[in-house]
Amino acid sequence: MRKICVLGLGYVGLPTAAMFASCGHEVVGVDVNGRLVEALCRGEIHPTEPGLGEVVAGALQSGNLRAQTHVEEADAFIIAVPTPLTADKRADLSYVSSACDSLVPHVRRGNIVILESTVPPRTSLDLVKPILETSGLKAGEGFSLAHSPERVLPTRILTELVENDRVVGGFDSQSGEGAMQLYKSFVTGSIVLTDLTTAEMVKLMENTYRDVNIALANEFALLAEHVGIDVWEAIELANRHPRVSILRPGPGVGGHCIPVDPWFLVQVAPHMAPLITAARGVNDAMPQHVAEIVKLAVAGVENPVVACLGLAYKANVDDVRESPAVKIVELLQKQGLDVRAYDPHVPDGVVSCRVERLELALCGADVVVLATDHREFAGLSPSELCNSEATVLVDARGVLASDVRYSQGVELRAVGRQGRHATGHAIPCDTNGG
Ligand code: SAJ
Repeated sequence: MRKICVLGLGYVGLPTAAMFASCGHEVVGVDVNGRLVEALCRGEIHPTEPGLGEVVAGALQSGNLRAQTHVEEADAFIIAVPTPLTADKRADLSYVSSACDSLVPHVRRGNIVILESTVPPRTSLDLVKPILETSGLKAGEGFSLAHSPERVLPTRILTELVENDRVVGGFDSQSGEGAMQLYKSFVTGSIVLTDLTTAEMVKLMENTYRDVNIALANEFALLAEHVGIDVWEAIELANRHPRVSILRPGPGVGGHCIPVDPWFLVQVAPHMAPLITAARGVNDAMPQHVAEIVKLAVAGVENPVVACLGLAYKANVDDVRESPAVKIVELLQKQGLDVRAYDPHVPDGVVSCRVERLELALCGADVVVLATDHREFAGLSPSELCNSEATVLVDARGVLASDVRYSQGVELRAVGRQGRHATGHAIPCDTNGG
């Protein structure tokens, strides 16, 4: 059993620390957020991630996991700190830098340092390694250095942490082998060895692949609206081709990963990444497109009220980072509309117009927007989603069956579905306000 220090107790670091502790390792979880650490020490864990509360509580009770704000000596150090986007769309590596700085006094001969944070290519070699070497030890000779990007999907973190294949990039073969042995404590998927920079690229390619493919689905949706067909039916039919698997159109792409990571590739050589850049533009324009659909739906209504169901970036999470739903609410408010937003997963303080109960959002609404397909909304029929006054339901997620379009007194408009045939009149597909 080893002593492992995990830096960053966020949505990746905390489950990782808890999993290592559950396997019998001595784990010190470190976070700069004193309040988070104090709460963990008191056993207060409120993650919305399924199963995480139990695993962390078990790890804390066993004594194998403890949380604190300072780094201490260990056999292995795992860095799982955030890498947000700067205003000019580059990776903010300040958290990675300061995590590395905090390790320098504690790195000893024979230790291994593993970076899990998502970073632009060459960060491990050009930033992490030089900082750690100010300890006087050299990578490969004094300490091992590896990059193993996290790949877990929020809502399935614990399962994917264990079952997903894991890519480990090593500075040298000993570094790769060392990291692999450590992850073997709980990973049942294959662990594949490569070099540091390839591992960095793999992670960015995965999320960029998803972003570009969602952008393609969104572009199909806009074109379908323009020509007046139902994109959902078209996608279903196209996906019957054995080599086609089109993703889902929607209100845009949120979360702290997929709208962010493609920029880490673009920043390396913008002139070489026109497709990635264009895809980002398509996905970023989708909230505006939904706002346009709503604008047309309320045309002619005096002092229209809009209910927005969902604020989170995707179903069944409380995370609002880069959330298209929040952007839609803000855009509608900018249009001067009276908006009431309801999300059973998201706490207060995100938007000014949040209401506590579904009925409060629906009461008096002229148009209802389904912005996040939480399980609480998925089971409701259009007539339950709208009150008697609301006549239009804008389904930004395309989760409601198209056959309810003209039934129950509610007209259904959806991203990729409203258009000449669906509504009887042309709706412009110009996402910039046309
Ligand atoms: N979305 C669509 N259409 C789709 C799929 C998703 O519009 O067909 C939207 C979602 O609504 C959401 C956004 O995209 O707003 C991202 O959601 P997601 O479920 O695709 O991904 P994340 O951000 O929750 O997690 C991703 C995952 N990456 C991949 O699937 C390649 C996860 O495995 C990564 O670990 C995570 O990013 C990360 O931390 O990088």
